[in-house]
Amino acid sequence: MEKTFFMIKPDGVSRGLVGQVLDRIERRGFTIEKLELREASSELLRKHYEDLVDKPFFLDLECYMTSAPLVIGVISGNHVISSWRTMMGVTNPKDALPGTIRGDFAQAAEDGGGIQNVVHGSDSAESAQREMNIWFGCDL
Ligand code: DAT
Ligand code: MG
Repeated sequence: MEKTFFMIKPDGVSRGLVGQVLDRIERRGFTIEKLELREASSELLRKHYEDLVDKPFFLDLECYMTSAPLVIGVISGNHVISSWRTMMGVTNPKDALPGTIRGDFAQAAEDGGGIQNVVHGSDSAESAQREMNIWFGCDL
C-alpha cells in the first residue's frame, strides 16, 4: 500500500473547494491518513520546492503559497502516487483535461502570470517520503 503527500493550495481553500477535492479522494477509494489546515512559512516552502527556488517564477509561487491557509495531508491506496497525479491533471491549467481537478477547477493564468492550480501531489515515492517528513516530521 502506497502513501503520498497532497495539498489543497490557498486558491482551493479560499474558493471553498476543500470538500469537492476530498470527495474525489474518497470516491476513488483512497484513505485519508492525515489532514491539517496550515499556514505555510517561507522556510518550509523553500524546502518543499527546493528544486524550484532558482526559477524566475519562484517569488510568485512563494507569494501564492503563503497568501492564505492551505490543507496538507497524506492519502494511501494502491498506486496512489501516480493515480493522484492523474486525478490532479497537468501543471498548467491551460492544458489540464476536463475531469481532472485542475481541468475542472482552475483557469489558465494571464500571459506571464503565475500558475494557481488548486492541488499538489508528490511526483515519486522519494518525493512523497521527503514531503511527508518536511510537513509532518516527527508527527508521522
Ligand atoms: P506540479 O505542481 O504539477 O508537480 P511542478 O512541481 O513542476 O508542477 O511545479 C510546482 C508548482 O510551481 C506548480 O504547481 C506551479 C508552479 N510552476 C511550475 N512551473 C511554472 C511556470 N513555468 N510558471 C509559473 N509557475 C510555475
Ligand atoms: Mg511537483
